[in-house]
Amino acid sequence: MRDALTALGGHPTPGDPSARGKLSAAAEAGSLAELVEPSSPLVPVLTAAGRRFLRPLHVAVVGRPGAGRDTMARALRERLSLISIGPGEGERGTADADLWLLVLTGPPRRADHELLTSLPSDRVVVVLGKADTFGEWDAAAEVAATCSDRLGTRVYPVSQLLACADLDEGDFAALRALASAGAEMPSMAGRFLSGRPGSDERVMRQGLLRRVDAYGIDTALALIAAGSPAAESVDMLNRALRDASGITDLTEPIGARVGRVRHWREVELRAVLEDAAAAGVDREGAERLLGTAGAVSGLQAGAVSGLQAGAVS
Ligand SMILES: Nc1nc2c(ncn2[C@@H]2O[C@H](COP(=O)(O)OP(=O)(O)OP(=O)(O)O)[C@@H](O)[C@H]2O)c(=O)[nH]1
Ligand SMILES: [Mg+2]
Repeated sequence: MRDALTALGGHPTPGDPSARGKLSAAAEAGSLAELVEPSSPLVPVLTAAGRRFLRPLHVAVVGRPGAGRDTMARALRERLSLISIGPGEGERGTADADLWLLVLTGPPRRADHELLTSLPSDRVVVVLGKADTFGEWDAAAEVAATCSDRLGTRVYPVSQLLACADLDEGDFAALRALASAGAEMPSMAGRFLSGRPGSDERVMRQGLLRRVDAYGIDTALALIAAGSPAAESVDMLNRALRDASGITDLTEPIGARVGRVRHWREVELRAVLEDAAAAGVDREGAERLLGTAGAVSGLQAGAVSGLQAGAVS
């Protein structure tokens, strides 16, 4: 996914396409500064802009408090190798965001609608998080379909908790012991918490619930009881739980938006050149590059500042 930005085609922008291609090709090759004389004061400007153009894709995870945003940000980092920031994370917050991932927990409420309309509509992916809490996966898929109809955009069911499944040998031994004793996950998850408060038994059960919750425990017990190869070791079991999380279904919609991300990065790059020209930093060189690039319209330049404020729709 890190390479997605260079691997996928860009979105058409105004101006001479072959000339425009030169600027973005140089940006992609990391050789922007070579487009001007080595003595030009534009060299450091282009070097910095080039570095920024090539930064990894940044995903900002948003949603209502408690929606599982931090867990989702972690799942995107660990499973899809993306740079992702949850609420209040990262020095620059969402200033560097390229894509927004909106986490729902059920049919959209007013706050979700408001959040969605505040985000750049061409770079949002909507997810029904905590999909494991709907009992059966099909039930989560149905709720996600309802959300899709209401929002007019596809909504993907994901269990960010299972995507982060990281059971250890102790958890695995406990699950195997439970399975061999014929234990099953009760339909009321609270009933799973048997044992005296503070007892090892209860602490073990609390730990399992916190790590993979009822659906994860149920899945693990079923795999172990069936003697499935997917439950042969704790590593295999973690992999099976992560595979059941739906997180990899996000690769496609994120990949599909990379062209738009590239487009906005090109707009941002041209805005930097316009600023340099306006400030008289090798005006001739900057204008030549902008000429090559096809000048940025005022509308686009304005959209860049809006984008940085996270307010473009
Ligand atoms: N069952 C289940 N629980 C989850 C999932 N994701 C998160 N949780 C739980 O939901 C609670 C909140 O998760 P966070 O990731 O901290 O959510 P947040 O949106 O950052 O929450 P705040 O920062 O407290 O507003 C925690 O107890 C998580 O363990 C999930 O996919 N499934
Ligand atoms: Mg949080």
